[in-house]
Amino acid sequence: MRTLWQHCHVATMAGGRYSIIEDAAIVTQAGSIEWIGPQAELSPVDAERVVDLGGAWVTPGLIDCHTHAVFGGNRSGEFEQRLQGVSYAEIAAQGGGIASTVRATRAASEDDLLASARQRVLALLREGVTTLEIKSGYGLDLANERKMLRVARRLAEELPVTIRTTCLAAHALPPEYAGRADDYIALVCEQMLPALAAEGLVDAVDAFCEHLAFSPAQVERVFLKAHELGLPVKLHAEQLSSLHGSSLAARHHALSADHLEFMTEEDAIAMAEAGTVAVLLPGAFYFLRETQLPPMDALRRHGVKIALSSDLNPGTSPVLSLRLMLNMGCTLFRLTPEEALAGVTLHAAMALGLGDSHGSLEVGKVADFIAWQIDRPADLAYWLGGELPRRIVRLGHEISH
Ligand code: DI6
Ligand code: FE
Repeated sequence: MRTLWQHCHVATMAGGRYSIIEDAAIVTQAGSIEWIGPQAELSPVDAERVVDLGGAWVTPGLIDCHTHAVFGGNRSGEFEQRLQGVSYAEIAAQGGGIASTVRATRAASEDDLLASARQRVLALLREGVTTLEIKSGYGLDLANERKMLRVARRLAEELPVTIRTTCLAAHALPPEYAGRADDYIALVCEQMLPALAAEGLVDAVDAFCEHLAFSPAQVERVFLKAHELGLPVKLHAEQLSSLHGSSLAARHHALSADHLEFMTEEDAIAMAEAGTVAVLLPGAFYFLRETQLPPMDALRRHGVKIALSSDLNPGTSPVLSLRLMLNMGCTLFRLTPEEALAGVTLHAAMALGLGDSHGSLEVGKVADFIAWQIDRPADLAYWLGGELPRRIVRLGHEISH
């Protein structure tokens, strides 16, 4: 069905940068954008439906490019412990932290995981998220990583959202492999990744490169296997210390390196040359009360593309609002509202390998967009979360949550 959406202004993000069209119109057909431009330049169109957007500001549908939305249990008890002064590392040493979510996730059925993740994902969708990445990484064995990835696929079948799955089997060392990290990496490479990829459950491969997780050499083994399987890679890097995981990711042409508080200028240069997107996660920075800021000047100076995401997870970022991340990206990391918007649209699409089809409003791209009743695009970063009046269009059809 051809639809004409008119009486709006659009932040198109076309041409790879923040760009706007005032007094615009959009024509959608078969789920894609057929025409977009100033209303005055629109020639008569044979539309079956005409929608008046009432002067709204239209942006691309929001893209949350880094989430761990599927998990069992929650860790609000650990939150209380940390408020009493116990550190994240101490909690992990007592068997809490990621290990406690692994226990809860292994104990949960696929349907239980689906039910709890659905609520979290719906919270994101209500705010205008139309594309989302979901990682595994709390199963840490073949059956449980498969269970998590299947839940992510099922969410995509039942909800109006595009979901990219990422296998993060190299997230933490499972208890049964204590002291045998290299053996676990061998299991990931020789059994888990090939099996999960063959089942069509994996769109990308990620790992956690950190002293309390895996070394650059171990991550590289995972990346080499991913290449062999034809899968793109991403990396959690430089969150708590500098191991130059982001340079390693760049050498392997990763789609993104994520967190990055402790990255160096050399890492930024390597990422810029490789086109690896920097995914910043202000929710985790805030929730862990970190003080080391990502090197924003170096990222900008070398032209690294910056994305912003929720990192929705039970331990370090129980964030249910991507729009709140726009505000935190500006307030905590000093992004401009324009950079923040690019971070949850254009650059987030690139971080998922979807830059050709998603993330900006241009002819031929998918017709995923949000019509916000706001005065200026900066209002999206100004309000700290909360429900803004909006209409959500996915694949050319208005949806309600
Ligand atoms: N970095 C994080 O912030 C999360 N995972 C990761 O690699 C933490 C996940 C958790 O604590 O459950
Ligand atoms: Fe993460």
